[in-house]
Amino acid sequence: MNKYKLLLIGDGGVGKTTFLNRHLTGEYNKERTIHPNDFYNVSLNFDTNYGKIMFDVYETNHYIKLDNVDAIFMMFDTTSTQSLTSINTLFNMLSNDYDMDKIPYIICGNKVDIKNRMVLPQDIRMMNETVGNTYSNCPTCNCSCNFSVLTRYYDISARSCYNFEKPFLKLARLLLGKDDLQFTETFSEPPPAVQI
Ligand SMILES: Nc1nc2c(ncn2[C@@H]2O[C@H](COP(=O)(O)OP(=O)(O)OP(=O)(O)O)[C@@H](O)[C@H]2O)c(=O)[nH]1
Ligand SMILES: [Mg+2]
Repeated sequence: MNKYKLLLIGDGGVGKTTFLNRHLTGEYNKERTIHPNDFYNVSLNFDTNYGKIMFDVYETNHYIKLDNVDAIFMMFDTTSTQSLTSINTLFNMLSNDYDMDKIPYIICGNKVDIKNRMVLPQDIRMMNETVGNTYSNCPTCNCSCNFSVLTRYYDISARSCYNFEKPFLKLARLLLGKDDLQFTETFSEPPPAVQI
């Protein structure tokens, strides 16, 4: 089995635990989950056309250096411009400790189910200019193609499950270097967030 250590980082309250638990159990956490430890650590397993893949996820809301990290997942909240600003700060901090040219990473804006979205596409494109500029080589094929952070950005919602499996699918493709990797399991439809 392919096993990868994944750092999931982003401001407090952006929905990291909710997204992980939605994958783990299908449940939607209505309340913010406070963890007694520095980290929330869970394992997520996926079946793919290239075999099983496991993400050993370490979730944190503050910068920390971990050993042997294989991939990084950054999350902000599309209703909080501050949480997007934090991504730029975090990216710079991560760049000091990790080789961001080599470590596959993705960025997600969560809570897109909320109508009064504050982080707009132009803000995300601007992030592309600051965060994406550090990219010299494409980590998938190691060429100098015009690699853009936008190709690894997703709007998501842990509540409505919009783009639910996309972040993990992208990471799996980057880690295995297989563009045609697919999840073979059918994702069980989580219970509806709102009962009508
Ligand atoms: N509307 C909406 N709310 C969400 C979504 N995801 C999470 N939330 C809510 O956001 C709040 C914070 O969620 P958490 O998952 O605990 O946030 P976190 O990023 O893990 O926070 P820390 O562990 O404290 O860093 C909870 O009340 C969730 O119900 C979403 O996609 N849409
Ligand atoms: Mg959490």
